[in-house]
Amino acid sequence: MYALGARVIALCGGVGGAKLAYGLSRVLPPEELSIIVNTGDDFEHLGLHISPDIDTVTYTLADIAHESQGWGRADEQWTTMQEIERLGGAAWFKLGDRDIALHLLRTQMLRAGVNLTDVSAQLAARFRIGHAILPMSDDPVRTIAETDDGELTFQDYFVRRRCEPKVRALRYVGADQARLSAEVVRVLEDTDLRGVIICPSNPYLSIAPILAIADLRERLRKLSAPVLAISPIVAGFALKGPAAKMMGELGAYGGALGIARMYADFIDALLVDTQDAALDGQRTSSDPRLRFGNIVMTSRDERISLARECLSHLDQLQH
Ligand code: FO1
Repeated sequence: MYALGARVIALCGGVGGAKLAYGLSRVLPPEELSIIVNTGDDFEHLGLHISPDIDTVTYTLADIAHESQGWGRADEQWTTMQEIERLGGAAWFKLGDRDIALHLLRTQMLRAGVNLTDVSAQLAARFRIGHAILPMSDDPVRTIAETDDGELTFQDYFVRRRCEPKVRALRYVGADQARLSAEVVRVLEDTDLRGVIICPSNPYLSIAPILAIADLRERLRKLSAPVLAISPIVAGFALKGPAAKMMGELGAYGGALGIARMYADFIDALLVDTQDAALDGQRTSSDPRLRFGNIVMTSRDERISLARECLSHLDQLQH
């Protein structure tokens, strides 16, 4: 299906991660980049199988993502959603007409027995994306947020409740039975792996579900190739979404150093923004090394320059 790019692996989910994946895809050819994507946000909605992070990465790499939202498509109409609302259907999760076409085809293929990895590959090919967009698993995993208002599914928490409830714990239902896909194992076991990049995604909602699958975290720990994470937190704030708020609610050490500590057992370094230069003084000997750069991506050029910077740090971290 894919020329499985194995030399660099990027783990990502959500909008921030997709932006760096975009940058990496413009710097590395398909045979040198594979993107492992979170599927803990997936859910059945209006009878359709929705895979938000797969779709966000797909639309972003195809350069047709909605600019300000980050999710969904830029060139959308909402005729179907409006009629669903008029007919009394669920209208809280906004699906554009073109987006619905993709969900219909994915649902049809899944029902025909095609696994999520092959469905994602076929859809990416139709958007002329050469890079491997690999679901973390073909088995179902669902992120559940245990909050002050009880248990919420991911989309209930994230979209319907706009991340307002206080999160007390997160569960990734199905992760203990889920297997890494054959393609993910293949790229992880590639002998000439240049390194692994943990994209600036929410550590709890996008990265942790991936790390929870089978022995993935252990595999990253044992890699001889370097692992570089990019902080999703700059100057104490998340660039997008609830990461900083959740870190406070879950009692994690705050800021980018808190991210470094979450990933300490498997990363070689965390790339933080130059605004956080003072963090180097707060590091203890057990903390991962910090690298400094401009990690805020507000343009396509900045996504590409951050990708180049990540590859340069990765190569400097070679053991
Ligand atoms: N996020 C929202 O905040 N509101 C929405 O109505 C919404 C719809 C939606 C439709 C398709 C899709 O792929 C993503 C969508 N998202 C929406 C984002 C979604 O909640 C993702 O899970 C986030 O991007 C976090 O990863």
